Amino acid sequence: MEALAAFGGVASTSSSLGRFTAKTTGDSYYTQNPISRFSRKPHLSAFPSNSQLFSLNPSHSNVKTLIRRSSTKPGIFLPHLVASLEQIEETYIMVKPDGVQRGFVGEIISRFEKKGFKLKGLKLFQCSKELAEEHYKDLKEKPFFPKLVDYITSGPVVCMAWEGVGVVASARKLIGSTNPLQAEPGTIRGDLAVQTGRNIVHGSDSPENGKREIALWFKEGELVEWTPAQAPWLRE
Ligand code: IDP
Ligand code: MG
Repeated sequence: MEALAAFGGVASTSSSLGRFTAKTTGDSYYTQNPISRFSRKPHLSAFPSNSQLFSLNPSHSNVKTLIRRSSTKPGIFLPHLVASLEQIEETYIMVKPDGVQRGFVGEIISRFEKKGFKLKGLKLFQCSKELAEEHYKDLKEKPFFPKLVDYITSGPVVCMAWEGVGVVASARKLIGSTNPLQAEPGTIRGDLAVQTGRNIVHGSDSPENGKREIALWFKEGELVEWTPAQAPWLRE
C-alpha cells in the first residue's frame, strides 16, 4: 500500500506502513513507525497530546467521522493520514532585540498573520540571563554561547505563541536560514538581516520544542484560546 503524508509542506512517501519519515525545515526530527507509536499511547508527536486528538474542535466533524469509521475497521485505520489532516501544532516565535530596535515587530507579526496562523500569546519582555541560558541550553557548548546570551538579553524581545496546522515547519520557512546571507529572499531573515549573530527572529525547530519554549516564556493565563473569524476561510 502506498501512503502519502504531508508534514508542514514536506511530504514523504512510504512503500509500506512500517516506515515513516517527517522532517521540519532546518533541523530534522523523529523517524518512527506511527502505528506502533499510536498504539503505545504515551505521545504521538504529531499532536500536542493524545487527549487533544480525541477532543478535536466540533467544527472538524469530518475528521471525527474518519476516526470513528476507521476505528471500527482496524485493518484500514491509518493514524498518520488522520495526522496529516489535523496536525495542529504550536510554535514559539520571538522578535530578538535587534528586530525590536530596528522597528520590525509589526512586519514580523504581519508575516505570520498574513499566512493564516493564529496568535495565542504576545508580549514585550526583558529576558533574564537565566531564561536566555535555559532557552538556548542545547547550544551551551558552542563558542558563541556567551555572546548569544548577551545578545538576547541586550534589550526587549517580543514573545509570541502561534498555532496552526504545520505551523512549526512553515514558520521556519517563513523565517529562513539561520545565516541571513543564505536565507532566501522573501523570508524574514533573507529580506531584513545580514548576520547570523543578528538574525532578528527565533522560531522553534520541532513541535516538542514549540511546547517547551511556549511553557518557558509564557506564564499561565498569558495564552488565549479563541476562534478567529477567518477560520472557515482558511480551511475547508
Ligand atoms: P536557528 O535560530 O535558526 O534555529 P540555531 O542553530 O538554533 O539557529 O542557533 C540559535 C541562534 O544562535 C541563532 O539564531 C543565532 O542567533 C545564534 N547563532 C547560531 N550560530 C551562530 C554563530 O555561528 N555565531 C553567532 N551566533 C550564532
Ligand atoms: Mg534553533
